[in-house]
Amino acid sequence: MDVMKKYRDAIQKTIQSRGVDRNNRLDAAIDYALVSGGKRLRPALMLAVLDAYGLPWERYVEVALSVEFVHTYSLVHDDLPAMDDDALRRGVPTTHIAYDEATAILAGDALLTDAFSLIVDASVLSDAEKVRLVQILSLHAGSKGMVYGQMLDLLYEGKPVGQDMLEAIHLHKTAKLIEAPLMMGAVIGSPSDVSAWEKVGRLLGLAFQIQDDVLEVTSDESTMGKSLSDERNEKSTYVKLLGLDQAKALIGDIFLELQETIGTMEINVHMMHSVFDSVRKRIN
Ligand code: GRG
Repeated sequence: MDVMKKYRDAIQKTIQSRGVDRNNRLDAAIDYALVSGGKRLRPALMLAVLDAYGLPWERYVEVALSVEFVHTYSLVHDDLPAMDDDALRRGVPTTHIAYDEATAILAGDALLTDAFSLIVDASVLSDAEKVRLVQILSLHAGSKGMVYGQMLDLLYEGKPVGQDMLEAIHLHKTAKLIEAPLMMGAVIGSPSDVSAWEKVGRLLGLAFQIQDDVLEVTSDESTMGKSLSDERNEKSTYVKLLGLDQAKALIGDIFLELQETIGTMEINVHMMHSVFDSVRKRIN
């Protein structure tokens, strides 16, 4: 069984039980972006870390949702005409197509802002934990993190990019928001392990992005549920840089390094291996 399913299901249930005012256009657009498909990878990773430390992960689903809010905002904004200009996301029309551009911008703004309320309002967290989680999530999402990666990504569209720059783009654009939930789980589970989880997130984020580059050429829009627009947007990818076979080999190397990295940690290592396997096997 997919070890991530129980976390994904809990996250989906919490998303669906949020009160939505259908007469409120902003609320409806936020719900539209959130509720549709989506692997829920990032919040599931936070719950998996808690579980790996033997903590009652079910109590932290709302906290983990904060990362899904930030991720969903980034997808809504990334799809806008000023960015990748995509029409399909999570198997449905992108938010600016289903609503309009201004509403999509505001829905993204609201998701980003509300993410931090989810942390601050969580009674399961101590005040010190809240501060640390807000610090990690904001640092990883903001001008030194994912948004910086998006800026680099746009600046290098159509330009030749070497492996160092490609890695810098993806370490920021993708890996930062995969590091964050792992580190957030560690803040609660074992604060002295936070930097070890940062390394795990860096590796997992990179592997995830290379996989995404591979799937961009080996899969199709209906399987992926999103527009595949790297070619149109002249994006640099690992497949273009290394070729398909070497890109796949690099993914394998990174997963081996991941297993080694968690091997010495005092966690349920077996369970985390299953988590990595489920990420590795993703087809969507
Ligand atoms: C607009 C500030 C801003 C940032 C955008 C997330 C992002 C940064 C861009 C999306 C485009 C892209 C290919 C990003 C790389 C990370 C990635 C593969 C995102 C898609 O994540 P999944 O596959 O999506 O986990 P689901 O829909 O399953 O949640």
